[in-house]
Amino acid sequence: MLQTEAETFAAALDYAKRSAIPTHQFALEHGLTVDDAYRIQNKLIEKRVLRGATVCGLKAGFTSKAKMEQMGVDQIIFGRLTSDMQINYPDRVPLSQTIHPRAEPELAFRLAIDIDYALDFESAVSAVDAVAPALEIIDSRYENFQFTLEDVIADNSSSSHFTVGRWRPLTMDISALEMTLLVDDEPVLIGNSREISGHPVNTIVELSNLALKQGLKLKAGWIVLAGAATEAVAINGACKISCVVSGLGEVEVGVG
Ligand code: OOG
Ligand code: MG
Repeated sequence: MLQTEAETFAAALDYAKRSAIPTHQFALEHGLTVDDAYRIQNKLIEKRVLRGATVCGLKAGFTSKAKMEQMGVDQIIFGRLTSDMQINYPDRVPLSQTIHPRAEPELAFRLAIDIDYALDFESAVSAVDAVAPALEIIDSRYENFQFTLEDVIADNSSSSHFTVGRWRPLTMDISALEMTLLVDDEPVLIGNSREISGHPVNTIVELSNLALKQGLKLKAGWIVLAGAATEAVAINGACKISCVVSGLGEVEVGVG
């Protein structure tokens, strides 16, 4: 893929996001590889950084079977979290700036150290200084929320907004926590943290490998979203979305 092609695809995705008008998929037609897709993602993020946003973390995608089956893909991906994506209570997710948003119950980790090497499970545990319940609002910039693996990577892994609850030190066992997604206080999906990479900390291990491959250094203080434990739920209008994680707490965000 040529530099100019990467620039063109990044500009199209950037425009789709800013205008909330979906665009066409392009990866299959142009024979793009996963590496090409991350190059486009880099350019997309550069544009946001030029507009004043800062990179504050990473989100993992497709770490649970439910998510892979829902979207028809079979491997973990990542996207960048930028400061303009984080919603803090009582701010609301602006629905008018989204195309076809969906909500996901997530866990967030906060990194204690910079990481530019492959971690194993034990070193991943010590690389984390806190864990929190979280919500991700995803939104694909592609028509009908349909894409190939390469398309979704280029689109910063469908990220749109996220919100993080109260941080706690990673001293409790998080291997099998019930995670419930509620819309207007009604439970709509129940999952379990064991669905996330077999154990949510495994997501950090997998991300360390993936980031190393893409030449990306994870930074101390960054937030890492571990990926949804369940499939994502379509948001059909103004509402309140909550994620309750047993033993860890809850987080909510207004949408609309
Ligand atoms: C890609 C984003 C996946 C997750 O938690 O698995 C994701 C998508 O489904 O559009 O955020
Ligand atoms: Mg997610």
